[in-house]
Amino acid sequence: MFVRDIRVTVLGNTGVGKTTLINRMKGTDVKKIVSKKTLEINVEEKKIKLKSSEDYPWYSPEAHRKYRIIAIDNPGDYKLRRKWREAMRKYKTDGMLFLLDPDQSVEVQRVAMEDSYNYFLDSLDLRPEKADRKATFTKYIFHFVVNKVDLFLPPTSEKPFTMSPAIKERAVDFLANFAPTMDEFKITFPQSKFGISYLSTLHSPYKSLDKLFEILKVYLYQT
Ligand SMILES: Nc1nc2c(ncn2[C@@H]2O[C@H](COP(=O)(O)OP(=O)(O)O)[C@@H](O)[C@H]2O)c(=O)[nH]1
Ligand SMILES: [Mg+2]
Repeated sequence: MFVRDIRVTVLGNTGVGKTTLINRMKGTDVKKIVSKKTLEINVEEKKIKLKSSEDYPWYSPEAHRKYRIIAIDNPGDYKLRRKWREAMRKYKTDGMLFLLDPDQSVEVQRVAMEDSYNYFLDSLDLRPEKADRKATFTKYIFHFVVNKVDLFLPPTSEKPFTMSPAIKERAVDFLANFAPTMDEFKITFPQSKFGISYLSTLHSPYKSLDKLFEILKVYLYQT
């Protein structure tokens, strides 16, 4: 009772933090995890109560509601990206979280972002004209995440940390490299929702991650 689903596909180049984000979401202690490459599509599920539910009086269903997050973790390797289309065709998700890593090449990650665009279109229809037309009325959530913002801090900084205007500014600058590609998404998918988050899947407090799903929830259910 009262459970609502939030289904997301998590994409981005290898090493940007996709699996770490999902492990954090599941409540796993990421410091104890030996990180290994994701080679297959993994479906991860977790029922969570979002922080915002605390703002509702006890008699409101929202105060009791749980959200089931279904996250599709994908390999990020260049050669394995064809699996993205398979994943998007098979698991009809509500949106994608596209992760970026400020420590990795902009060029390489731009290609990964373009791949997510193309494979998403392919997942709508393999015939390009049909896919383009379907795109015009597709209601999907495209959420871009600048991850690892802790790298903008001196290594000795306290963790978990809170976002400061200085970190945010650097993250915004970094994201600007991808503006033309993101604009392409917006033009192709005029009915879809677009969002941006800046976070550290390793060192952001849990409520920042919670906020990510909170945004998706609002987009999906408009409570
Ligand atoms: N500094 C820092 N490292 C991170 C963060 N998130 C993930 N990492 C590290 O980046 C590496 C790759 O993470 P992983 O989740 O396997 O990336 P994936 O290939 O996208 O699934 C691991 O060594 C993580 O510990 C972050 O927010 N900050
Ligand atoms: Mg992975």
